[in-house]
Amino acid sequence: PVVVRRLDYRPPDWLVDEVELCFWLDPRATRVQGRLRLRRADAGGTAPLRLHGGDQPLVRLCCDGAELASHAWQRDSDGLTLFGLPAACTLEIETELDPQANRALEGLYLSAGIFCTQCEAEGFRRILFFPDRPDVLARYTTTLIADERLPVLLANGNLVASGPLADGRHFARWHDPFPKPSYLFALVAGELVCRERPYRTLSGRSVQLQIYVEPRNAALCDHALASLERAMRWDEQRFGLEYDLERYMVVAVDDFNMGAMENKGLNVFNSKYVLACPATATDDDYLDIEGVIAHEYFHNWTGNRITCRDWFQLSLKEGLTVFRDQEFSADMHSAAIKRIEEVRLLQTQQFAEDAGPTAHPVRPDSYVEINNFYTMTVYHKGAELVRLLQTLLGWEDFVRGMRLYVERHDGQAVTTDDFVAAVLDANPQAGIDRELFSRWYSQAGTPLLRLSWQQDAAAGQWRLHCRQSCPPTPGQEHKQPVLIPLRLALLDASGRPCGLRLAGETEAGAPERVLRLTAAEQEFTFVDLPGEVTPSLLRGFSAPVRLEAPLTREQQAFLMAHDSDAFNRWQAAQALLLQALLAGLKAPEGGAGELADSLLLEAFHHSLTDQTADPALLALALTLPTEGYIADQLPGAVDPARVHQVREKLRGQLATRLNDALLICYRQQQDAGPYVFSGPALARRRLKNLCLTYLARSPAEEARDLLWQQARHSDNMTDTAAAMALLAETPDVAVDELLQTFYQRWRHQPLVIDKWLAWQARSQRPDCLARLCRLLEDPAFSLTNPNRVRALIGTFCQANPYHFHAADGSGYRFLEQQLCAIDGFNPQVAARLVLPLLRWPRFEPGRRVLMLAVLQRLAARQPLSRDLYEMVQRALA
Ligand code: BAL
Ligand code: ZN
Repeated sequence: PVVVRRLDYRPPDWLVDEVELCFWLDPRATRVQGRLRLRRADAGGTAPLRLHGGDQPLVRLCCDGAELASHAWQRDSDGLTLFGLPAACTLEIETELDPQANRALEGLYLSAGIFCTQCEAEGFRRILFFPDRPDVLARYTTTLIADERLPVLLANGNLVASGPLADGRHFARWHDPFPKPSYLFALVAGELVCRERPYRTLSGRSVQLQIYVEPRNAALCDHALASLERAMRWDEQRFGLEYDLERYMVVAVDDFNMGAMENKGLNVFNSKYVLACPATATDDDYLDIEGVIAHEYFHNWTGNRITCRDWFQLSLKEGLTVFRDQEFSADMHSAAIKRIEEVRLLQTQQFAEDAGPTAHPVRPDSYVEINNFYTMTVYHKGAELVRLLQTLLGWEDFVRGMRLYVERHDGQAVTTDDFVAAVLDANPQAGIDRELFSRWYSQAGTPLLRLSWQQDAAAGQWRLHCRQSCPPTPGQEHKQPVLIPLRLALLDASGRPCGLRLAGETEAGAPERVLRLTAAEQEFTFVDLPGEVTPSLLRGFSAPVRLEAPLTREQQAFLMAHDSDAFNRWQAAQALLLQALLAGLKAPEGGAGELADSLLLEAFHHSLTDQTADPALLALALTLPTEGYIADQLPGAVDPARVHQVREKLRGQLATRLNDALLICYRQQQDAGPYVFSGPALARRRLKNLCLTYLARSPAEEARDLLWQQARHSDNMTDTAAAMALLAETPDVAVDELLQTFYQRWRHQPLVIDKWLAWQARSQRPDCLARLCRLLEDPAFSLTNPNRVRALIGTFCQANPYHFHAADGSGYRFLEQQLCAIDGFNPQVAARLVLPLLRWPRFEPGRRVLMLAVLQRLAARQPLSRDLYEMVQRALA
């Protein structure tokens, strides 16, 4: 396979001004005609025209009305090369597609009878031969022709004509006035119903907001529609960005590789991120829908109006748009909770990626298959880099930078360097070193920030020593320092932040400061302090680094109780839990005695009985770190069985020791009335269900009764799912019956069945894998549907380390079998599923050998997709 390199980028030789497309839709034989108005970028150039293509047949190829002679073009496995074309011409290309046979879900395919497309990153070439690269921007007019079985015909832009045709079929023609790259092309056709509402932009333009779903889902769109409206208003108010077409359409389909896709004016969504009602969707589903709807909407400016020059710049649109959706969700609900959840995701998943064989910079340097780079690093570390700018500049100056970025680059395909340059050019007063900052984009790996300090309480001085380093990553042995904003406060004995004045400064200091770390080692001396202080460091997680700081357990407990920074209260609670777990893992047999010492028990007890705290924050603080995260903190080789054993032990001890406080807290948080989706109600459900995760391990009968009561009688999926997932953890005939009853009730609702599959895939019961193998044969399961695959196989491999890493290798073999089956038709999904295997070097020798053997067998397979090949090779390199 060919390696594509960032430094090989060359601007296009040919540009496309206009594209006219016509589709005669048919499940087995869809005819596609394209008319491309082309011109050379450089009128004196001589380069041939390169059109990318898949394996679809080429039916006709004409230039300016005449069929091209056979010597004037050449076909190879990736497309066509055309020679000797006039410097400006019109090319007509005709091809034929078989959407029903398309199970890769790229290009044009069918999902439950609905025709839909997925073109990012390189799916358009599977529809038409075309310069399928993001820096070729064209205006599209699309005509769809179909019979009455496909009453709704949609494409990008505004509807310009529609009606019946003489042969009994009908048509719709759409025109998108905004030049766009081919990856933003979309069409949808099917029997769909539309839920809509009008929207008026701040400047007074009318827009019709429309959500299209299968008729059976018509009642499940309200939340998505309301979320869209909120997102549009927010972007107007926060960034001054308005929508630009007559309609904004969202279509929900069941078969979708990603979460959703931001095609201009016509988003195609995985139904998981659209459909919701209290009986079928959890609070987290509601939040995810709101976040993904907003994310795709925000792409209209950050991604569509300003797009990527090449795919190495993917974070230009993804990192920035994730940042924007995070800010939106923070404004809709609790900023502290949102921040903690983002950081938890980053620390558990992105840090692991950055420390493993697939580590890559936010702006990668090379790829074999670009679909493998839709990663936590590009999305979430990319969002952290935008957040760094906001932290360094402050909100208002950051917004000024955004405005300059939009003004300067609207209608262009640009780079992450262009983004950083615009934001910094708008803020010369900030004195930010562009090159130093840009290293964040070019260097992979998570920087390690080691802090130490000396305190001279009598002199009122506190001296901070900072050392930064970054471990080697594949292809990058040596790293240079980066610009790290370190937000900190120093708390006095009552927990109040002291005024912060650095030696040499004359002004009285603010209670919180952001220090700029720019070198491998730096020192800062704070003066005029009232006495002993406790440092609150990296507040709000002001940079995506691993922090090492010599805080004692007593100081962590103090911060957990008193820090005015909610994020750091959470971080301190997690540090206490992690220390107990790591101590247990160090001790022989997982520590024979208590893992929860009195300090931890008291801190927990205090939290559970604290009537003033935010219940959602408490729920996050008291959640045990995942087994995967605990394993990542271990210095040596990981034995997943021991990690599981120690974590379960601590969970059991906390449940037993705190049983009464947990029961009281559970009851206090219970809602008397019916389900409502509101911040306070959601926070109460979170704390209640956190209590339940411990109570499920309590020996008290009352706790068990509560669990069953909630599983059987709750009026909403949030509570039902919390209880069902806990019950499904262990073998029990009554639980089997309950799962069966649940299945009978919901088997026609695929999104609910995904939850049912995931509970069983996450179970610790000894027969877990055998049950999963039977579920593969269940009519509710389908290997060709990515949601089902992720719910069953993905959950097992990623969220059930206990069974996935079974010492006999059965979990690995299970994944191998599924990969071999799936890679044959959907390489994108296969390349995601393989990720847990790639981490083989972290494990103890027995598992390592077994994992490696699977990877070697996969590497030797023929055929093997480019996607899976690249992943496996990176792990074996
Ligand atoms: N562009 C792919 C889906 C998303 O990130 O919005
Ligand atoms: Zn995105």
